[in-house]
Amino acid sequence: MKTGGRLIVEGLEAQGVDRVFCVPGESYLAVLDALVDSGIRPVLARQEGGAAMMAEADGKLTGRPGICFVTRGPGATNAASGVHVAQQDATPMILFVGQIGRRMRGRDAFQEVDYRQFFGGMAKWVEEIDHADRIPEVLSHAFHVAMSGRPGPVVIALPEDMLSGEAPALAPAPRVEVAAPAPAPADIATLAELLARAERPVLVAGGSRWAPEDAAALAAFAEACDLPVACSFRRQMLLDNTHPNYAGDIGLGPSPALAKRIREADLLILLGARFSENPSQGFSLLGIPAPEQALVHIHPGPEELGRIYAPRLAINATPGQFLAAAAGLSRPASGAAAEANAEWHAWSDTPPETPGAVQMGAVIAHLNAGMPDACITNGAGNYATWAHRFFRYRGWGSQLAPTSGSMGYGLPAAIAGKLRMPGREVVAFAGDGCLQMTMQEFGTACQEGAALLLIVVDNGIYGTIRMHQEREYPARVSATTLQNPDFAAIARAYGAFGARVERTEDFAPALAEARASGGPALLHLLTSPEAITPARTLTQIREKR
Ligand SMILES: Cc1ncc(C[n+]2csc(CCOP(=O)(O)OP(=O)(O)O)c2C)c(N)n1
Ligand SMILES: [Mg+2]
Repeated sequence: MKTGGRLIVEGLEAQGVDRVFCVPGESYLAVLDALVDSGIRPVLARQEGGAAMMAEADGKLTGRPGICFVTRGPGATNAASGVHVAQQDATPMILFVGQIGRRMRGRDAFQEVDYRQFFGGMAKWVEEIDHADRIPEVLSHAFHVAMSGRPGPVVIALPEDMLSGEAPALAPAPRVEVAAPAPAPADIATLAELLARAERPVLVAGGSRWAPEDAAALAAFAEACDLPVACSFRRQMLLDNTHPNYAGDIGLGPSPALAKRIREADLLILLGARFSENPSQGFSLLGIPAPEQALVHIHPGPEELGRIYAPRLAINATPGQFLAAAAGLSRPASGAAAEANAEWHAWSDTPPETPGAVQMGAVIAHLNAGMPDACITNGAGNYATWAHRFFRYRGWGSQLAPTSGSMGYGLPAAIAGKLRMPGREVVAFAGDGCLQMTMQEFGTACQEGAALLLIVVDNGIYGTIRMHQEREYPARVSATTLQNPDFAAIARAYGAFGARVERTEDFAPALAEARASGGPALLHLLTSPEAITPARTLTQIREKR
């Protein structure tokens, strides 16, 4: 006989789980106890939102579910912010929630929540395990659901008495490998015809279920077919940005030339992407439901094909399977890729000067030169524009960013990223507002020895919202000004490196010191609120200039 908690932990070990992100609770003590004798390391987060975002980021990198454990009620509701990221970003993740005892259900017991209702519209599947002898079956199902088709979050509630009670010592489920749908030969033949006819093709890469080696296959396909390759919103890591076919990213505030190229394309290949609100520029680049462009939509989730856009050719496949099947295709060079690449360079090579003593363009240029292999993470805020537009993402693992626009994501994602890629430099970008959503996770980084670099871009405002506010309701500032602490001093209070950067020329020496510190480090950049976008100042937006 074994406790339910032990069966859960042994089941996770059998799936190859080496790390879980958690905040403890009395509701799942039996799991915490079983972890003691396991090969699984619990990473102790400070708040469940941070824990869930760490698990999500880990899932993004590994392609297997990131695992998060939280307690019932307040723990589970806090974790919802990370579950939502996993849903929108199509990331495999499993959230385990310690639940009230089975006999108490329905009494509005202490911290009771109906998880099927609470997570119902957000998670791919919500289950509660009442009988410990079904743990192997439910874990197997959960891994399959989280990873297959369009991946996403699964929530499993674990009643306290089920976890602490004894059950037969069942063998764990075998390691889950999910089906990887592949194109039919007829699909590739149709694609070949469309490619042969196309004069202005574009490929947009996005979504999840990419394997590290798929980037090379994408590059080869793009070269053979002279395809300009754009990456969808916050998916710039899918093609090395220095590749000659790279056409930039299509997201918030894209290059006008790229948006025009997609609008005027005669063939649009959407590879893994959904082309939702942000990449489609408010659902305006493609006709709905019938795009002007001949649309070839390739997605691992069949339910995503035809959901918004009726494709000319729908292919249910993972990016890897598609690229393997399309490997023999070619198309005479028309110069389209080189032209798109030149347009992107014109958009992205030279950051403009902005008001203020710290120039973000210079900061990013410095990172490009000195840390080309870095993984850049961010949450939401206008500060992210600088990284997205001017940093050269260099392929798989170089980016962790939420298409869901979740503030607070950058720091927890960087912690997960650094733990998964210890040999790589990981740089978290956060706005002053963004950071304060999950700032307490700096303690997690310190405790885990996750030597990430946190760059806080402090303009004293919730800049994105101030920008919209000044545009829609000029000079009527409401609830968008922040009174901020000395962020570098906070880092030092944790025993980490922290420095304040007030002028551009102070950035390079501060960065060198931060990197030399060997541990988590924070650089507090004081930027001007006027420098709200690379192109326009806050005053220009207010005055509609
Ligand atoms: C969790 C969450 N809450 C609120 C928002 C709305 N929101 C988007 S950006 C933003 C302001 C970000 O401010 P900051 O991090 O300081 O970046 P800045 O725009 O000033 O560069 C807000 C409030 C959001 N995206 N996510
Ligand atoms: Mg700000």
